[in-house]
Amino acid sequence: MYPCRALLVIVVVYGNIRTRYVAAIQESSEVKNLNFNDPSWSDAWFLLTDQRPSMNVQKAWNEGYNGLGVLVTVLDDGVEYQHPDILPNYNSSASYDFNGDDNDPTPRYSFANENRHGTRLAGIIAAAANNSECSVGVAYMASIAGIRMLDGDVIDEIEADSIRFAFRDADIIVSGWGPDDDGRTVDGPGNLANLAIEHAITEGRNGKGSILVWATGNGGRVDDDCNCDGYASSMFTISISTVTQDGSRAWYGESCASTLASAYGSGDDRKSKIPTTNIRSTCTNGYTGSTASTGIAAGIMALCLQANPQLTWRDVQHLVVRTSNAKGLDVADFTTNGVGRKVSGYFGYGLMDAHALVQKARVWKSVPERKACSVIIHATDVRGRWKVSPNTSTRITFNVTDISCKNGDTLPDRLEHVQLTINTNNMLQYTLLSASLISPSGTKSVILGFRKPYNQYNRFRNWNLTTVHYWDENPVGEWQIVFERKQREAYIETPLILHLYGTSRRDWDDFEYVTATGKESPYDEVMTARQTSTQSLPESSLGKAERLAKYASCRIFCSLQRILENDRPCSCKDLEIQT
Ligand SMILES: [Ca+2]
Ligand SMILES: [Ca+2]
Ligand SMILES: [Ca+2]
Ligand SMILES: [Ca+2]
Repeated sequence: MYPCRALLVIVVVYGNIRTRYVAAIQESSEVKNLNFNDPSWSDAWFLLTDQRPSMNVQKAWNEGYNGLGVLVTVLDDGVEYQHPDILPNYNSSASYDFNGDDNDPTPRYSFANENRHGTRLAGIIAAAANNSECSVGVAYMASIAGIRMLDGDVIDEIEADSIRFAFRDADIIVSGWGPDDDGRTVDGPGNLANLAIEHAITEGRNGKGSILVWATGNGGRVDDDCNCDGYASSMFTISISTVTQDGSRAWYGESCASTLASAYGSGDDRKSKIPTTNIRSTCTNGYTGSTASTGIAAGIMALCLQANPQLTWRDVQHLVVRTSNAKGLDVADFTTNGVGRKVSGYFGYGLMDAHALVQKARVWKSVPERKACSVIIHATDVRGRWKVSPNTSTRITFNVTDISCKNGDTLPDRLEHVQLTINTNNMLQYTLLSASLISPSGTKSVILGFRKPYNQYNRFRNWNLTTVHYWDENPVGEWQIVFERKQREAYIETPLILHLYGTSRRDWDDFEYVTATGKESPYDEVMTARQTSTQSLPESSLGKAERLAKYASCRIFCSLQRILENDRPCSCKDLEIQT
């Protein structure tokens, strides 16, 4: 089902296999559907106002956010820039063809029309609006560029060159490809691509960092785990999963703890697919797979950067965490983390909300400096490893305080990404190993899921398992790592390394934050609930001790509220004991 490089391009000999991921809050909006004349507009269900839950894209458009001034570059099998619905927004100087080594990224045409992926992706992001042509892009005034790099040997050097070329000009770089979605591959960027990604983060957008948006992959049918895909699971990429039209997960969708959020996309044949531009100057209503959702997400991020061009790559992740929403989504694995946010391995923090995102982006000041702490965990076993027996879990418990960090590191007390680096023995059926983390707040995050049995030997070698589920939690306290294994035993080599990234709360105290509406969802819900229950106690029945306790918890509540950037007035004056 998946157009895979190895099958399509028979001349591929040494290139890594990279699969294109194809086929396989909201209150009811008072916004009326815009009256565009584009023929596919009425089929763009994911943008229309009667779709529930809503991504609120039209609401953001109505406030003037349409991507103007933002450049989005697509790394793919080409972009048919002469398509009448792409040409108005096309940026040629930011485009290149690394397969043909020329300036023209037009796809290679063939009888099977297989090189249509990039053109379809480009249209979702930035097809022109109200021009009587085809569809309407999510960021219909954004500039769009194409890098042709998937139609040939996809080697480390080509990936690195493509990312490097893209980040010179692009604000947002979008990729809908990665390691083969066969449920048994563990692969990621090579040395050069890794370096290029790091450069994009540190040098792109004049040091604010390129926004790299990556599809989670289409290996759901074989239980593929996107934490075995080093592109999607990289901290530097925002990986996006799919919500189908009825709010459920897609049959091809992958689950993993590094997925940040979701956007609408195709489901099975009974559900609507995504309308967009197609090669040979045509239009399609049939775009499918996690790439389509990634394109929608990238378009929404273009609206966000238009609302605030000063945002760094970390600001954008903070904003996506805060504004995406679990409400109305149908999946079993949503849990509430230690700061009260709902998060899922499949949907991340939920469906993106364009309107909430631009609102919050507009008033957001950059987050404080990033702190990193690596905690090294040694096995006490004389053989220097942990044994994981079939069908029983191996639990490793350890404490994190600020002296746990290796030399020179500073422990963040407000987390962003958390990674666990693992090494294992070479084992048969290495796909039958799972790993979870449990934070001091009790949040459990599956960082490696069981995949399908596969009768080959392999090992995890310095592999990073990433989770975003602990965002804003405090890491101080007891952590647990739980390994499970099916069929036969496995050995986890010592040491395990837990990497904790984030910020220091005290740096946030000076952080001038202005809220747009005074609302900071989802903290608001949690905090309001707490406040209400406190206030419901009859004041007169309180003895001195109770009053003291209440005063103390009120002080904590107010300081928490300050930390959580809520500028709502908070006073404990009424509870002060008069002496
Ligand atoms: Ca060319
Ligand atoms: Ca159009
Ligand atoms: Ca995959
Ligand atoms: Ca990622």
